[in-house]
Amino acid sequence: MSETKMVSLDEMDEQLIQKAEAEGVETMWDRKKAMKAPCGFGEKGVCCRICAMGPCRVSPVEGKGAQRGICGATADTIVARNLARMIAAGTSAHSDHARDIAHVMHMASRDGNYTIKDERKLLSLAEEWEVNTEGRDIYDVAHEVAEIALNEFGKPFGTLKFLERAPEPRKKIWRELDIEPRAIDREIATIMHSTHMGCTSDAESLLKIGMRTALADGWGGSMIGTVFSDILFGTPVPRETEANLGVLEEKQVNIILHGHEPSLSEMIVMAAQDPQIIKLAEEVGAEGINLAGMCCTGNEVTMRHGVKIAGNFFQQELAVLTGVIEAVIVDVQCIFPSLTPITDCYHTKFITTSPKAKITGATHIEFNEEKALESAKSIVREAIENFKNRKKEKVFIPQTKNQATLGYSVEAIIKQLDRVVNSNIDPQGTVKPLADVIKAGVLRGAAGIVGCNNPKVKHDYSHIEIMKKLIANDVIVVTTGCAAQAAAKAGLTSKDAAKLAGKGLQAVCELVDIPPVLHMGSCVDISRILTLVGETAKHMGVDNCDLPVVGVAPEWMSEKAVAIANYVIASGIDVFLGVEPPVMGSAAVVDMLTNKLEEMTGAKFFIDTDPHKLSAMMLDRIEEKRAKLEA
Ligand code: BF8
Ligand code: SF4
Repeated sequence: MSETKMVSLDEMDEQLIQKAEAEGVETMWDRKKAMKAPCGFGEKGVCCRICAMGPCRVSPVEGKGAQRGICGATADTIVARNLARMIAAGTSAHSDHARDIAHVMHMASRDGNYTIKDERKLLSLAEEWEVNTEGRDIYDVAHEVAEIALNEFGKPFGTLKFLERAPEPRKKIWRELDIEPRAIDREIATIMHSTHMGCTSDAESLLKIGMRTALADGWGGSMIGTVFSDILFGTPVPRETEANLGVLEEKQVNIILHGHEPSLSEMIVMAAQDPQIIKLAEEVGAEGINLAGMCCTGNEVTMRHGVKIAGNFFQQELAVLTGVIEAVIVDVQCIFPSLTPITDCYHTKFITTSPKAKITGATHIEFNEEKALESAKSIVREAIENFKNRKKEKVFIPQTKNQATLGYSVEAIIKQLDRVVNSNIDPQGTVKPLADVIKAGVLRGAAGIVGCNNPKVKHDYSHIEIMKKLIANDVIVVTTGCAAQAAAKAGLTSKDAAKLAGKGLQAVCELVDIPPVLHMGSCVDISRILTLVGETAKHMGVDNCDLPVVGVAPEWMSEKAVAIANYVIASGIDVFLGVEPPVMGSAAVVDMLTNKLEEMTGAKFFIDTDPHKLSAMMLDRIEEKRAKLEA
């Protein structure tokens, strides 16, 4: 197949797509083809179906066609309203995930399934939140801290606690713009109310409400998700693993862990290590149990246990096509409903576990957190018992995988940086070495490359092109989500990849012993990136927007990504998008996002579907910020 015709960067993925064709199995690429041209109104964001007088489709071109909906809403209103609702949906997904983790911490106990793994982190959070720790049992402290976190969702007064972590000038901007989130659920409800028929029509106000809600995601839900997962399951440290579908094992029971919340996947990891469960696998003739992660659940378990990465978002169907998956176990978010028909074509069991994500035709085994390990074991047993049903003639495991070193929490990065600190002169445990190499220009800057896959882009192509270009130009890359998995599959998260970096970044990688692309976890872990940027800005006595740092979502698709993009902007970091957001139908909204936002937040959006142009824009912007910083 010629390279231009390929839908994926990975030739092995193409072979699986051909296997699907040969076996008469439908994949997302067939459906993409059948979809033909997308609706132009929807694409530009000018379709409103908020009330039953509509749907109203207004013209994206000024002076041509219907200019207002029946109620009089303009394209600007409709576009901004739709965007705000995407932010609300994204924020709700991340934050509801965080709420569940906080509940898990609230029920943690010394002799239960969920315990406290990082006491130090818990105690430092208790101190930050002024919880008394003296002479108290660590579990009492955990329960009180969890309760405070749960109140962050609906407290009637004040603003979110984690906002305090931001640099002072940033907090001032939030105060002046009146975009300090008050409570997480409240901000989501405010968006739903303000975008109800007959409420806010002013586009700028809608964008501001949107940013406030998005901040409730980044500095609220996502940060709670990360911090509490670290306390419960351990703060990640660097470890080795492998990535891509080649991690599947022909002679073992293969289980795909797909979804988002580590409360389920942690228990599955534990269940799969149980001697009785292992014995059961041997009894059915398997040589072991092979767990392989996908999407953010994959990131959570690889960061903390080195569980191998099967792939990212666009490989969920491809994994099934290998014919060696006994079960795909999912909880919430980013799960294709097509896993039902596609698993029906193979022996694979598709097991849903969350009441929040029931999928027609799947086997639903509800995960009970009260009896977590028992629940997890019964799910793993289902997979083991399915091993005997594998059809040899349908097996094809692509022999492709790469080594990855990952697990870069902020704490882990700082520990690596400590290697170059002369403790007679400087204190250990700070971001000073990072700030120093940025100031000196050894590193020109840093980029957070995050997000999904989208069929508008060749699978993983934009992620990898942009990462390669940036590291070659001495820009260190931190990454999460499906972008991080793309990097791992391409070998960019291996220390070996330093050879692809510019001289400055190469020297840094060697000195502190890190890869040029640092895998920092799942999408809620973008809060780790916020923390790292915020700490560096504080150390240098500047604001986030003064640093030569960019946020990039080359292949984004989800509403969560829209929430992320907006909290990154509101946090003062430019965002570069490789897929057009559905806002192009309003020149005023586009102007606000790509221009006026800078006056308000110090950051703005850059949009280009060509990854090469987009990376050139990033490098220019990084140099522009450097020039100001050095002036
Ligand atoms: O939250 S990067 S496709 S898996 S939305 Fe989904 Fe996008 Fe992947 Fe995780 Ni994030
Ligand atoms: Fe049409 Fe206005 Fe109703 Fe939207 S809110 S569907 S623009 S009448």
